Amino acid sequence: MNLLGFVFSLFIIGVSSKCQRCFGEDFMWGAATSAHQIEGAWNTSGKGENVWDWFTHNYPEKVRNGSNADIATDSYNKYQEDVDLLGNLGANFYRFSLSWSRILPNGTTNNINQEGVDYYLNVLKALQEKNITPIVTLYHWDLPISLHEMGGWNNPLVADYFNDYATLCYSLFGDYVKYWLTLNEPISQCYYGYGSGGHAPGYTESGTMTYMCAYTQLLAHAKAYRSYNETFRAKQNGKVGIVLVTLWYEPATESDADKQAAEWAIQWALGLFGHPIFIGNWPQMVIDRIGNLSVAQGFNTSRLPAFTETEIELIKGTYDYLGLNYYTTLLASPLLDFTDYENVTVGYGYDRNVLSSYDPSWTQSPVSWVTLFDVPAGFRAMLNWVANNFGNPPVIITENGWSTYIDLLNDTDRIQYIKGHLCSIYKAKYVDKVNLFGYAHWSLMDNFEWSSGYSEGFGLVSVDFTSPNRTRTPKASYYYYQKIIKSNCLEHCSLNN
Ligand code: PNW
Repeated sequence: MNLLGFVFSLFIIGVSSKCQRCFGEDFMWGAATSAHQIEGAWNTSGKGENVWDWFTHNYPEKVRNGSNADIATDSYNKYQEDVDLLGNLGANFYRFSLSWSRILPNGTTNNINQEGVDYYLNVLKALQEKNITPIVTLYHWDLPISLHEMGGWNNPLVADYFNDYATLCYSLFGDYVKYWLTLNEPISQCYYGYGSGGHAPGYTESGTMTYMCAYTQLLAHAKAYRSYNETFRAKQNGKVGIVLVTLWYEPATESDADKQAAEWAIQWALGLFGHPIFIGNWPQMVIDRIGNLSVAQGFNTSRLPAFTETEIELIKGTYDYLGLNYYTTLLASPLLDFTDYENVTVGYGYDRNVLSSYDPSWTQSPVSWVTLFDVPAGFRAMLNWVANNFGNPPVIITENGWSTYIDLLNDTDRIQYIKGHLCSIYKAKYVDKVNLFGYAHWSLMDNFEWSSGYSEGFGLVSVDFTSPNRTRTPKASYYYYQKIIKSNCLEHCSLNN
């Protein structure tokens, strides 16, 4: 090489290393799934029925093509393949969930299904062999049917059954598991399951049941957190958190009303659960708004269940870290005038008072059940909101992903989504100093996508649902993500926007 060539290559190295944004060595990379969406084996090996089994079998019209998760990706039998895929990916951790009714067929601890326990021990051992850290969600929407029959999350006593179940799981699996997550996205379960009715159990009382469910889930989380503290922490030395989500909202215009609408949208999702845990009690504007509307609507008391002082203290501070899910952003304006209390329909949407719209320049997923736009900036904004409002707790991204047709292997739009979103969290972590320690992509593989069935997939790996083998084939995005994990760096991530 002549001198000019040498100088030139130094220049190239200089330029390209400048464009590389590297994460610290301790940053954790992973992928996520949930039990009901992947396991199958719905009524074998001692598993009890859960509310999604019941929902899909009794109301097939509520799920695209009448699909169910009886077999799903068959991970009950094929977990070793899943673990191998994670290993090849280079994942540091795997976020998956336990099926409550596989461990406790009736939901209660008087009947423990040893086969179910063994299954999870096998998964944990397989992960350990590959040095993959398990991050275990105790509950990802699959309530045992017997507890649904007691009123499900409308019944505050279900919080105690959850605590029993959580306590059992700590004792059974705590030697392997150092990161626990109590509940996945309570707002989604309480809204889609008890408010809009699109998810199991299909109730449509968003003005009342959504809040009852929120109340019970917060108690359930807090009790399970306290049990870990009291009985397991000293010996097992793990961490317990919860998974929260919000659609991120930007004001549709710079008007004060639109700014308030955007703030309220976030408070009615992240605030509803985060405020009781990180600050104490429901957010004040939520208490005031639902209280005022309830009176105007002829209720004797607020539709939002009030916490007692004891309950406020019980829930406050119940976190070691926070799991955050981010998918997309919308634009907010008020639905009605904020001071309008007359003739307001009873419902979560009217309480929250947000009219959603979107920016036509945003790329939209062609298939997703939620209006899913590729807006990386919202990710950084959400992380900053959490840091600013909840005292900058340790955060791990437990889900973030993009939906495509399931047989699309050359998923360039998912790669585009990942590229933008990782750049966005890089900036949140290293420019804004958000206390972020890891990222899980949703999902490891295409799976039972709730009311969409198998008509869309969030996976890095495609699954052939027409084959009894449920053959797994990595998509282009799997290899793209593998490269990022290996280098621990991003290319082409500009800090300027
Ligand atoms: C999550 N949103 O739900 C769930 O935790 C997963 O089980 C699910 O498969 C995944 O997202 C993909 O749909 C979401 O409002 C709930 O943007 C709400 C939203 C996104 C995802």
